[in-house]
Amino acid sequence: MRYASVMYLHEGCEEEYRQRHSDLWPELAKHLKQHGIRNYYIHLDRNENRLYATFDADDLDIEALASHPVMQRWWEYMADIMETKVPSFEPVADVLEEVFQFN
Ligand code: RM4
Repeated sequence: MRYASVMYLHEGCEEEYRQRHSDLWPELAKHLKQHGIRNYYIHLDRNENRLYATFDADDLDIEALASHPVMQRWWEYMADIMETKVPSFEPVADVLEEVFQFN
């Protein structure tokens, strides 16, 4: 299954966001992998400061993915540059509906 969502970056934080993801914590990468997440892409719309994320996963346990301490720490670490929920630090992520597919 393909998951797609849009997140909201604070203005001027494009390079910081890119840098933090190129230095992705190995323990976070392991956590994502353990949950079967693959083909994870995040695309930046510089005009609107929006981040379009897509990834594939089967039978994803979103609750277990989100509640793990490493995910919680990452969200807190990212909270100064993204729109997040209060008080959880979870990024605001609006689901994107699939309207076309070509394989
Ligand atoms: C994003 C955001 C997402 C996370 C990725 C790796 O900035 O925190 O929730 O899945 O990083």
